[in-house]
Amino acid sequence: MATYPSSHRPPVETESSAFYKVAALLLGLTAGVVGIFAVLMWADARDDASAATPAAAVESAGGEAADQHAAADHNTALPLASFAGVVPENAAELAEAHKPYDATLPPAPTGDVVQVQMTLKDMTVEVAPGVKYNTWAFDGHGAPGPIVHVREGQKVEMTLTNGGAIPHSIDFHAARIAPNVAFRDVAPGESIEFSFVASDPGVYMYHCGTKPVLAHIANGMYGAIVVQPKEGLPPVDNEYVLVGSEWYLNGDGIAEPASLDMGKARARMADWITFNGYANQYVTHPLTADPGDTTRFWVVAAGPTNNVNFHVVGAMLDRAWINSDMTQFQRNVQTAVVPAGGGAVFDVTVPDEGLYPFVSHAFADVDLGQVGLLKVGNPKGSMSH
Ligand SMILES: [Cu+2]
Repeated sequence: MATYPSSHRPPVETESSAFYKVAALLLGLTAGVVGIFAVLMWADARDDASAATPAAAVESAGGEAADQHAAADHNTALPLASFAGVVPENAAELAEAHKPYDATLPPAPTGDVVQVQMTLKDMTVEVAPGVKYNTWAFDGHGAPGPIVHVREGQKVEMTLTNGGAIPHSIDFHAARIAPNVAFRDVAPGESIEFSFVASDPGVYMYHCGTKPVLAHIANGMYGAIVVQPKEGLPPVDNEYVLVGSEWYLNGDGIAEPASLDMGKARARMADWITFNGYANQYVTHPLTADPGDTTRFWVVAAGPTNNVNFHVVGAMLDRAWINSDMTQFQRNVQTAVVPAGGGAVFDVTVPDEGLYPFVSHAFADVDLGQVGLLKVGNPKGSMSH
């Protein structure tokens, strides 16, 4: 029976509504009784299990395997163990000793053709101080792979050699090309060659596109390609490339290297989230600028799943080319989303000496290591020690 807001009279109890109330009460009682039986049966089953014979225990182990299979079918076996923030005691020392990924944008080669050669390699890298991880790495660099820098209009001739144990591939977001041909799988020991004209300026992700892509990206198979606009950009003083990504570990990686926990990757439960592959590396080893400098950040969010919500504390993104749309920029942006699989370019002018953290402003990501410092001038003290 519908009631209407215009009527303030109490609803009239009719015979039929009384009937439904009684019926509902009976149904409720039935449900309660069924529930009690269910609890009793569950208790019975528990008693049986505790009195199990060794033979039954073997059967039960088989059942456990079947359960695990069922869990795998549902993609994620719960509960998932987190190794977030787990580092050895000498972590601070190890962080100091770590050689940071060089974020400096390398110069773009001249000429009409740029040859890029990469050899895939399975290798163990550190993703945080003392935390080792088994990656599938582009060109022996660990993760990210090498920064590729070309000019708009140049032809990129790519040669990929698979020095790993399983098939891999390379997918350039900067390329307009048939992916079934250029981005196809390469068997171990084999190579693939393809070329494309870098016709779209901006900063783009490249990555392995072999299935399951989630696993290949999560294992470190990604990098950035910068395509410098033909007409140029406003001149700046420093240029850095930052690739955001996250790591999903099946162990803490301290005594022995961790590998991918696919369940955690699917559940988006990262252990470490990084710029250029290593947690907090630019906190310990800051990027640098002089007072008054304009610094250009070429930012890619490699994921496999997370965006980078790029923000520089104490500064503005004075020019923000969102989604690598180099035809226009926004001014004075506080935070810009770089979507997973996307890129963006930010110019930041800092007049005063100081330590300016750059972060993904989704602060769970900062907590897991996606933060660095832009050290402007030679400020006294430090936020990192
Ligand atoms: Cu791969």
